[in-house]
Amino acid sequence: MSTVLAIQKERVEKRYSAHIDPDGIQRVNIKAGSYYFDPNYIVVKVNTPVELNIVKEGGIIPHNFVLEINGTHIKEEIKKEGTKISFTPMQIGKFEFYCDKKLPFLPSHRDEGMWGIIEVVK
Ligand SMILES: [Cu+2]
Repeated sequence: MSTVLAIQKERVEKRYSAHIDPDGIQRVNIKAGSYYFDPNYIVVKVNTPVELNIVKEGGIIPHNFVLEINGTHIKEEIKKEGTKISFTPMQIGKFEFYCDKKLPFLPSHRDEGMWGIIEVVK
């Protein structure tokens, strides 16, 4: 067994289904901390704009948000005051997002549980 597997923590799914605001945007607030995203399973509608507002929970450990969707690689630092990420999902499916931070000799934040799924539905 690898060290990384041995220290992986049990991860609780926190699901959120986005609703569409009157202006047609699906807004989702996400908390990011060591080492989680909350919610970590987000359901959105296809062909409808999505705006994620990701806020960093206390602490000095830096985190980021990585997502590959629509053939585009999104990678943004998460700021304390919030980081907004906008895109319009164009195909249904499940897309993983995660934090790719990692210190030498330590497991990555992703391996510590800092990842989630965006499920795009019809
Ligand atoms: Cu992180």
